[in-house]
Amino acid sequence: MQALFPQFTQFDPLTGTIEGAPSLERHLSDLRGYFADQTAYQAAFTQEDALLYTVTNVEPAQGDGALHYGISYLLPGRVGREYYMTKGHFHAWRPAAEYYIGLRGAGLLLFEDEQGHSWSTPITPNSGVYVPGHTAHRTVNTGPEPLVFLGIYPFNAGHDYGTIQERNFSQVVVDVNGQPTVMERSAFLRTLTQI
Ligand code: M6P
Ligand code: ZN
Repeated sequence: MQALFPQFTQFDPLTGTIEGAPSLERHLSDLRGYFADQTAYQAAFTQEDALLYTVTNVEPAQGDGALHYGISYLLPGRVGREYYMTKGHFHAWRPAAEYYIGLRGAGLLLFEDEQGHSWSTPITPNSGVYVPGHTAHRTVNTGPEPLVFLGIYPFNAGHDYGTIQERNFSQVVVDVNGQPTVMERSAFLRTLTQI
């Protein structure tokens, strides 16, 4: 049998890193057009191209039945009233499911299927969330500390970012009187234009 490398990995739930695996960084500039409040986005970006999250993926094997996995480290913060979040994606191979395990912090997973139905679940340490196939998923940090979680998926799941980049999620997670609140994007946009 072909040896798998790395078969054993040590990860750090505090920093969201995996020993020996490279991390990629996503900054505000990578999420241009994703946040609902464009004025707030521009104001934040003018100040600093802040780091929003890191992703550290491990790809131990390819081929039928193989699994890949990664840790994401999503910083706390907001653009306007909308909490820091990941880009979100469908899997390029639509039937691919994924399993998320919360390691640190508190947040929400936003889901949206291809028919546009949306829902959300919490993600917290020692909780797991099953992401079904054919469903776009985005993670949102609603707490005061980094949100760290592990995601495990079929090796050939792939990331389709284009669909979300075009149409975005129909729901947003925003601060309403200090409470993280899931709202329709259109309703949130109306609150921004009210004087
Ligand atoms: C999870 C997994 C990764 C994904 C990461 C960040 O760890 O789903 O595959 O890359 O979250 O999300 P995104 O790729 O949408 O920025
Ligand atoms: Zn995924």
